Amino acid sequence: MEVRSESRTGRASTPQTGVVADGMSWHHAGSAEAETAESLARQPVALPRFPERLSREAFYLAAYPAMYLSRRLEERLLELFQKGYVKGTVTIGIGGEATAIGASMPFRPGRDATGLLHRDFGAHLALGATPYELVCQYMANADSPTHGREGNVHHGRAAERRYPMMSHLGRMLSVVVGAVWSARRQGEDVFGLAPIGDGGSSTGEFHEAINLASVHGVPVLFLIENNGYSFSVPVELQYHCERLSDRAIGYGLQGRTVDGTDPWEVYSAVSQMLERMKDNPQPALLECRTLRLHGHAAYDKAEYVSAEKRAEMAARDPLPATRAKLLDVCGLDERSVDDIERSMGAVVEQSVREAMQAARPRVPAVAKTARERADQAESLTYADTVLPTLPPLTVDRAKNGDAVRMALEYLLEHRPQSFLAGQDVGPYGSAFKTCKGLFERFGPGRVMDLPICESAMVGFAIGASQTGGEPIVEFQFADFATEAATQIGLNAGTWFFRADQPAPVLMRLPCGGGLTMGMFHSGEYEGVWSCFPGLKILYPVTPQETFEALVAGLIDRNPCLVLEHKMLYWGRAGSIAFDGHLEHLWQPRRHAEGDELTLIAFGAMVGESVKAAKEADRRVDVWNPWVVKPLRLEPIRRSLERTGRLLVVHEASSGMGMGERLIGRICCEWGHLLKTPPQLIAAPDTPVPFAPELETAFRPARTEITAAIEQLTGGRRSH
Ligand SMILES: Cc1ncc(C[n+]2csc(CCOP(=O)(O)OP(=O)(O)O)c2C)c(N)n1
Ligand SMILES: [Mg+2]
Repeated sequence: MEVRSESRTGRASTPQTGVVADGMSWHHAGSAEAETAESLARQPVALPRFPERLSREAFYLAAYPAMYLSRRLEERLLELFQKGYVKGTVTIGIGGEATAIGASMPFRPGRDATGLLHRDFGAHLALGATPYELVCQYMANADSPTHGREGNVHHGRAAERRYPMMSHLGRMLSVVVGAVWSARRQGEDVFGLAPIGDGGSSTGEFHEAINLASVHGVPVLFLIENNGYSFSVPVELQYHCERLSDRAIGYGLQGRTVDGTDPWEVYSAVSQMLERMKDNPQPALLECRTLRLHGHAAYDKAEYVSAEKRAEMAARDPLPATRAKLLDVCGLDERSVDDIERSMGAVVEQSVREAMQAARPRVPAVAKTARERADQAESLTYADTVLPTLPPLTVDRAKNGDAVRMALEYLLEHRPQSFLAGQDVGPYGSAFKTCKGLFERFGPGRVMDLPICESAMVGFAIGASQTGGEPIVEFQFADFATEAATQIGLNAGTWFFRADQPAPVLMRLPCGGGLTMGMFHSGEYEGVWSCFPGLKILYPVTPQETFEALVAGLIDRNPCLVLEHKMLYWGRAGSIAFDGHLEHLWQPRRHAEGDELTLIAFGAMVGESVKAAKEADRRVDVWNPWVVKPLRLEPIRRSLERTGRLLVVHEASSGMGMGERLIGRICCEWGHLLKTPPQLIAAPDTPVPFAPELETAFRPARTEITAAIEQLTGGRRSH
């Protein structure tokens, strides 16, 4: 282990006194300084929580040490940044401590859910992060909550319901809403704290999340930390209303604006709002007019802030003002306050010292082959799933659409934490009628119609998955999932990698063309989604495969997309025989057997390919990969060993589909097995056109597949 020591540049000397946590705050004890600072560096700040409400005196005594610690720790981190020990973008909460700590203090760590943002350093401290772990996070070492995998300011502890932020502003709000909703559904008395900046309040997801929380009565406190700037952009260019809390009325909520530099005012407002929420579970909107006394981040000198404005802001600095309260309101003398500050300084130094000696993150061995690279990526990005044995189910005849309904019914029945959410999935039974009767049987708590908010819907599902929920979300059309690209690809997909806790969310995407629905209702996007690490994707074709995909997708501990081809919903019927075992499911499915050609097809092209092989009268091994991500190609390799020829067929365009990647991977790994160059039949790289004749010309035709089969297997044969 590398042990580093910092070359010091005039920092305060070793502190003279120690500190202890006494159940209310950390304060001076005047003994055994080194040992106490050592233990406090690794202890969360102990504070009284809701419903306990502190008197003004007790509040300042509790809040000031935390505010001071936050300030000094951040100053120290800036120094470490300048010396090169801290990398990345260090955004600084200095000036915002009164809001960060005043607002978070009443919340109960480990119980209430939050998604703290880049400016909420003090709130991390107040909600359970230890000073040591924060320094580790900024130094990106092995002991950091993200194990050095994600940027300094993007962190938390998912297991303690302090969900690590993703960078994209606005996206954590719905995660908090979902976490609170799901925990309360299980009878837990839980609130949410969802902070956002003045800049972040302009995002679409801000609206989606508050609206969703309001419609479903989820008691989340939306905290707007209005510090006057979004990076360099002043609030005049961010919004045009007088107070951001005025927006509350549009959601039917209570809204309030307070002075965010006064921690007592913030604390009192939050405590009152929580009391109201306790009796009447509804979200609330609190705007705190706070400060940012530095540039946006370490590199920003904030030249866009005038000298006059700087002076005005410095005069409102909450730290000296709160310090003065210890003297005026609490009756402490200067020496006692100095002692508190010295004690906090000792904790800062101890935390830095220990973090300097912490191990660097373990770097995985360099993978040498495509196979090794794929295996390594899987082990890093996917959570393991312990597979249960489920009740068996047999159905003689069902169409694909029936199989969807039966799988959902089966899951809702046997997995009590599961719930279905989407647009029109309630009494209407979903746009394609695949959810018919579920609302009547399971009720609005398990089958939920949501407002149109695809992005917040996925954020909500991610949050629900963190508090024990097993969400199934339906996109009305696969095309609308692009609305949630950030939440699916970047939030859900990266969650396990950076949060140390899986985000099992099942997403259903009715996809594909052939129904004359135009370019925004006909897309297949499996190749697009497969680009995002951490996602799993299943694409079933038969009723049996469909049933299995939905069950396997829900049980799996990772975010999983199931593609359902719309044209297959109400086509051919088949039987379903599910034996309750899941081990053998994650494999490609063979639809026809042969030794002349290996043909991999997707969705509706599987059936077309089987028919084309018959028409060509060739022995074609036709496969549906079923698992689009992570690809399971071993059975395909065995097939190629026999055939030596490869054809891939999908109705997605070459850009949206998997073919090029699939062929590339096969060529890299098993190119030596191929006797002829592989071929791809895909739709042209254009949007899906509307008119029937245009769409027919766009989608691969069976004759095209037949011709390719013939060509790959040695030309036309005369009979
Ligand atoms: C969706 C999105 N766009 C842009 C950014 C880049 N960015 C990071 S912080 C920031 C300013 C945010 O301002 P505000 O919400 O007021 O929070 P503050 O930094 O002032 O605390 C910007 C533009 C981002 N993180 N997310
Ligand atoms: Mg701001």
